[in-house]
Amino acid sequence: MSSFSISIIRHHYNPFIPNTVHRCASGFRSLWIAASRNHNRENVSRKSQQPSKHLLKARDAVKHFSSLSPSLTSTDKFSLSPDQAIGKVASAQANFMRVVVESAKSLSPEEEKGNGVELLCVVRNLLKKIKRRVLVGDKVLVGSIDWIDRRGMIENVFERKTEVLDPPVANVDHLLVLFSLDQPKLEEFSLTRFLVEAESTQIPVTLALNKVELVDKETQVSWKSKLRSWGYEPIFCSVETKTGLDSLQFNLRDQTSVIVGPSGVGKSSLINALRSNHFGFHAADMNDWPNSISGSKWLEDQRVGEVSARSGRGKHTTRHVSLLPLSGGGYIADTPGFNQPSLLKVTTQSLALCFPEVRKILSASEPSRCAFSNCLHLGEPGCLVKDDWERHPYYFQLLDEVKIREEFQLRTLGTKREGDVRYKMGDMGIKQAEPRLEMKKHRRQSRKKVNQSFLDDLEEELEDDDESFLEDDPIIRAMENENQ
Ligand SMILES: Nc1nc2c(ncn2[C@@H]2O[C@H](COP(=O)(O)OP(=O)(O)O)[C@@H](O)[C@H]2O)c(=O)[nH]1
Ligand SMILES: [Mg+2]
Ligand SMILES: [Zn+2]
Repeated sequence: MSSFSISIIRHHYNPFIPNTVHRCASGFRSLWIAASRNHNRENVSRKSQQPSKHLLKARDAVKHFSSLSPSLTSTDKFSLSPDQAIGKVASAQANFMRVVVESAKSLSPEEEKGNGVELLCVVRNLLKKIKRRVLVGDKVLVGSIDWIDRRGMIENVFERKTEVLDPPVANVDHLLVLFSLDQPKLEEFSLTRFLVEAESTQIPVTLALNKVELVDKETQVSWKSKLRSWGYEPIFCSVETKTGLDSLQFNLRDQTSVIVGPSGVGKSSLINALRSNHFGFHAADMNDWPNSISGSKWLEDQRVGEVSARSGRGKHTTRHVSLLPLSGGGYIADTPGFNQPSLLKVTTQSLALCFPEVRKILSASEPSRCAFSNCLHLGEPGCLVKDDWERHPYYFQLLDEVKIREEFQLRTLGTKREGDVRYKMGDMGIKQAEPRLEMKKHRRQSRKKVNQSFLDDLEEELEDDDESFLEDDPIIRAMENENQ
């Protein structure tokens, strides 16, 4: 991020700013002064009468960016001021974000807020300008906190450990794949698709099967042994009869989880059951919240849909993404019911590794490897993976699907110039070619425009500032001396 931030300044203030600019403000200042000796004396002398507006803006930008960039890391040391705290974004609604603050520092012990204070926050304009997106699940630095009104401003974001795209949630520790044994019926291929999609994120996966009371013991046992051979130990549960909820709660404790699965399997019902005592909050607490968020779904139950009598499938009822606190500790995000994971992040090379049973075969035969490093495990000579595993036909089918998609992408890419294709390290360390985002739809604002709006912002901030500090500004003084 720092290189991006600095490059804006460098681009705009070319005459003054040298090529190697350090993040450190003092380093920057001395380099800046050195550079000003060599460039454009005339300009400097003219500006030294009245400090250059651009110079001031640039200097302020450096001040801003030295405190803003890069994204914070968890090892960064902070001394938080009384109006600052670190927290986790629990939900986003329009321009507001709810942040649950983990640590709060106050002036006196009586003011100490301890853990679990929720703040209604806006995102600092500058973060938007430098395109630093804040996601639900992000760990953030909140400033300008008004502890009475419980408001604040998100000043910076910590580096993400993981990022799930659908729903967009950062720092997910755990994926809970939920299916029902009946209503809708459990189907192997659909389950495989969801599991493959989940495995492709490389986030730990737990499989749970709901509505266990609707099937007999035999069905349950046969699923159990089948899934074990796939490499899963499913948790059988029922929201209806409260079976298995303890072990789910235990599995999800103190983590940020996302629940996925087709609609109608009971995801929202399960979440409601797991947070039935609402983490110590009660509806009455809502009165404390500012009016602007009183319509929030935070404390309300997730909407539970009906299973359509005709199709046997659930209706799509879940829309908002927010992290809901679980009564046993941790957070969970519900997902809108969708029946077809896209598998967009899966490649022909990574697909096999999304099957735990294949991973097991490969790791059991180590240090031997398949003869070809790009083996697709389809019985090529020297392949360690035979076709005697149960989901082999599903692997075949999904491989075809992924291949068709990749070929289509390649064909489309083939008609484009080299510059339209970019290579990135995909999941599981596999290099992937992908088109640069369609330029027309996703055209970025021109650098000039970004710079301008960025400068306008700085200007606004500068205008609010007391300008008396200019009198003994070392940079201005150094430049004045030079011109005498
Ligand atoms: N029989 C039975 N029905 C359940 C159970 N859990 C949820 N349901 C019902 O399944 C339907 C769909 O539930 P919902 O939570 O909306 O599913 P979602 O689409 O996955 O969020 C609702 O009618 C629930 O009452 C269960 O354990 N047993
Ligand atoms: Mg739902
Ligand atoms: Zn192989």
